[in-house]
Amino acid sequence: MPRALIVIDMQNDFCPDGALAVAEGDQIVGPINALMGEFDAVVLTQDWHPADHASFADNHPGAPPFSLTEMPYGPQVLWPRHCVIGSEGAAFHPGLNTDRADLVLRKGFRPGIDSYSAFFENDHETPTGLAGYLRERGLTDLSLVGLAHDFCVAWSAIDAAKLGFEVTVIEAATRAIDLDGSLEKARAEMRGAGVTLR
Ligand code: VGL
Ligand code: ZN
Repeated sequence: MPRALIVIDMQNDFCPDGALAVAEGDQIVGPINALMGEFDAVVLTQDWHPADHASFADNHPGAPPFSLTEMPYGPQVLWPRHCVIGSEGAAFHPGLNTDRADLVLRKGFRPGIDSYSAFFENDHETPTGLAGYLRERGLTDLSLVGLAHDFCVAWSAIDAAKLGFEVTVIEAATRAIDLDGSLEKARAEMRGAGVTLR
């Protein structure tokens, strides 16, 4: 079965010293590069937000970072400003082997809606186009790695499983934000969706 490695959001802002740093986020760069050779295709995703993005706490006066708000499409965590289009924080970690990528998929570029998943925006219905790309190439087996385990990796894995792909998350090549138990919750939801965690 043709296999794709989907590398989620390995960007400076999610690594130590970044605007939305994930603890040890940089430690998975080497393992991800090493995995690339085992796959028929490599896809990188890039969180890519305009300055007025609705997920930024500072666009909601009075709302602290990491607080929860209600959006027309459901609950949304308000994040520190991160991965602004064209910024150094939005660039890939300098150690990531981007040459091996067949596709770089950007997400979260619409001001009014976030996109954790590489497949659908947070309304769970606006597609990014990734499923069509993978299907047209016959890539049926997906392994997911990257940041953050409990948000963009988990949401992508669950959507991929729902879409009928065979999905594995390689946990040694992910790191979590872990907001109020979000990692264990995400792991349970991934298992429930039929995602293999290894
Ligand atoms: C992510 C929060 C906000 C992620 C992206 O890549 O997991 N998390 N934007
Ligand atoms: Zn984001």
